[in-house]
Amino acid sequence: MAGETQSDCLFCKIVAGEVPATIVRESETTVAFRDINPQAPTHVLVIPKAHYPDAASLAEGAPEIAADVLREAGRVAADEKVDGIGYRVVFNTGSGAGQTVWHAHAHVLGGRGLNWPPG
Ligand code: IU
Repeated sequence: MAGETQSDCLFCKIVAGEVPATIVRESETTVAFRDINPQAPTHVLVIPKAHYPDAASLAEGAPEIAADVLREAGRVAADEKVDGIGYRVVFNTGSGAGQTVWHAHAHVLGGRGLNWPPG
């Protein structure tokens, strides 16, 4: 059921503390941790603790938690001091867009120039 922990989901395991991650922020509903394959000096993933497979299903099923993810993304950027120059929040959605983990996550990228359009 939507929102329930999935035993085969890596990010659910990070939430449960069963898989290690470098956690930089935590709220009642979210966890933020460093991406293991960083694409910028700041590359942090903000995830809902509840399992939703992507950002759209999170926003449909738990809009208040989707808002929490966005708020925490902004706080990560402030903590990392990349909010002044600018940073990017990305939700890859679908395999064609590069999504590889099917637990909603916001990439917070900053600390270098970010081109537009993205690749
Ligand atoms: P994507 O948008 O689904 O491709 O993002 C998944 C991200 O999760 C990707 O940037 C990975 O480097 C990252 N990641 C991680 O931080 N820790 C892990 O154990 C695994 C993937 I697997």
